[in-house]
Amino acid sequence: MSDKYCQGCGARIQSTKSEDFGFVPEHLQDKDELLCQRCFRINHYGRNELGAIAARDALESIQAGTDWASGVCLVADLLDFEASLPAPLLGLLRGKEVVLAANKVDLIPPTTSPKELERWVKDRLDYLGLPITVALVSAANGYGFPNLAELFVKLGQRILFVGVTNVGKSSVLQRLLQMRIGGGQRKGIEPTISPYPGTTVSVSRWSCPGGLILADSPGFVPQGRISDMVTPEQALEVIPHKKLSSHLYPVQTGDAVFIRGLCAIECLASNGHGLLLGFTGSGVKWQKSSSKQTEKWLNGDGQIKEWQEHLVQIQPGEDLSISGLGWVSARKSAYKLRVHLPAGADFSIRPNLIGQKKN
Ligand SMILES: Nc1nc2c(ncn2[C@@H]2O[C@H](COP(=O)(O)OP(=O)(O)OP(=O)(O)O)[C@@H](O)[C@H]2O)c(=O)[nH]1
Ligand SMILES: [Mg+2]
Repeated sequence: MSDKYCQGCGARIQSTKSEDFGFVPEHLQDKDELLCQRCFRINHYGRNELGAIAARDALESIQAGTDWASGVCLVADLLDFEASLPAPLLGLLRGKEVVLAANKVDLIPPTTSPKELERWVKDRLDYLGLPITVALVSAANGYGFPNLAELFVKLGQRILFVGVTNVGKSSVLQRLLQMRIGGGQRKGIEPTISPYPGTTVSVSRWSCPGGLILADSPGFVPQGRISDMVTPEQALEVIPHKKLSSHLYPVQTGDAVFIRGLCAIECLASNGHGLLLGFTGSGVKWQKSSSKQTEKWLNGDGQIKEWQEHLVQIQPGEDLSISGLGWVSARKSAYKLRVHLPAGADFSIRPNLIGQKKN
């Protein structure tokens, strides 16, 4: 083991195991900044053959990173907001100055204005008892970054980017480096980004000329996200990357909507002709059928072996948000639902994210 680290993912550099984190052949190790073989392959071929870093190792790195940091930029995924704020991760940030970057705003349809979105995020944080300053951002198109950079003033000179896996921590950091935060152009190796959760392996730092140091950290692995219970290929379909897709169904008692092999939502009662709107990544296929078909749809591809049933009531203008999958929004009618989810999957009821809001 050397005392050098991969600038892309933070892994400790080694030259003995080519199929492990941090591999760089010895004859290539004399540069100031190094990029490991795994990061090279992710960047050039989009392949992450080694998979994700272990949850326990990630946690240790985040802990060490927060001890070092003067302030924290907590990155959350607007499309999976509740799953982005797990209590054990928030516990690690206690006593730190925190700014929340609510990322992936580009995936929210333009019919919901940024102002409405910001109100929604602030209301959710109030509801969750989290008094944190917020900036809505998109690392994909640069939205909100000047505002985010201004908020950093209160975080001090050592800023750590923290969040659950795949929310876009490395992408947000990359944008900031590209906009020359802290003065001066930074050439050289940027944080490694990939659509697979668990890309960043350890804390990796970037020193800016003005004394500011930005540090990436591995993603905290939350419990209860469906995207973590399926194969990496299926996770890619479930997690919205380029587009959020929506599916609108008139749903009455006895109807059910399904995502084959991932969830079933049976309507036990509705008060009239209501609608259910499902929001997920565009790779997910929804179907409407009758409650009688539930078994068949759940056991569609046999990946999920154990199911759990939940009785849920939602009012018009509320979402049933399912961690690591998406959400279902009720319109025009209240619904009593029987929801079948993979055992251990988390869900919550919240005011609707998209569309007209109740005042
Ligand atoms: N549409 C969209 N995708 C984004 C945005 N930010 C990040 N992504 C995508 O989200 C995926 C994860 O991004 P990363 O920056 O690697 O996420 P991370 O939080 O560093 O992930 P880990 O290191 O695995 O914890 C990649 O496919 C990014 O391209 C955004 O603002 N909009
Ligand atoms: Mg990362």
